[in-house]
Amino acid sequence: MTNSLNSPQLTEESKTATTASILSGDTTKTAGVMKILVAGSGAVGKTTLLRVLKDNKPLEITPLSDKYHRTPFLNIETVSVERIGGTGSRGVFLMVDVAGQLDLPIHALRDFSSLALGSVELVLLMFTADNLQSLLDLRDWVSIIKTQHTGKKPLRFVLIMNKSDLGMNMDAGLVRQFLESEPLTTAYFEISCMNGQGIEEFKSWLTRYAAEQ
Ligand SMILES: Nc1nc2c(ncn2[C@@H]2O[C@H](COP(=O)(O)OP(=O)(O)OP(=O)(O)O)[C@@H](O)[C@H]2O)c(=O)[nH]1
Ligand SMILES: [Mg+2]
Repeated sequence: MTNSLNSPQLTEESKTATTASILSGDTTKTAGVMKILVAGSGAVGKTTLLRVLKDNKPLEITPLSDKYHRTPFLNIETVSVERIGGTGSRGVFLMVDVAGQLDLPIHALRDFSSLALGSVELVLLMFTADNLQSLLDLRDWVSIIKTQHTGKKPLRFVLIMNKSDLGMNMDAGLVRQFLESEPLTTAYFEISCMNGQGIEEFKSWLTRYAAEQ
């Protein structure tokens, strides 16, 4: 996946997926497009989550690549999320995936906030099971997001613990504390982009949430 400062990636594949379903008169329920920001420190799996949702397969089946490639700035993709074996309901989401390093000289959230945050309704706050610091870092993310967000619709947060396959290496009380201290948080999921644990549950919630908005 390429990233560039000037051209957020709306891939041809994703554009056609949405257009094709409209043109084909597809009758499955499709909610309006909701813009979602995927936030969290470097290497928590933000880019991977987008890939896993798009491919509908966990990493262990379709590995991204052997090496971890930091997202240098921002990556925007249209992702169609459909529940497997569900009611056929589906949501189309514009997902904004930003660099995990908030202290970069130029960061999308600070310096291109209308591109990254404009019309965002939902923020996925990601941390990993094996890294307490990535949970603590979310305070900074929440603070900068609240400062920069100027949309008319209220923001909602979803807390996501990724890499559950690595085992939880922190006190669960700290997660509870975060949830209790941030009233805009509407849901919490423990997932593994590696083995797919929790992904279907998250997808079901997401499509339901979008349909209700
Ligand atoms: N074990 C395990 N590894 C994962 C999981 N999800 C992602 N990874 C790995 O974690 C590394 C970082 O993933 P990315 O998706 O690039 O992380 P990111 O949050 O986009 O990172 P930045 O772009 O730097 O902000 C990659 O090597 C992934 O293969 C998971 O659920 N379990
Ligand atoms: Mg990334």
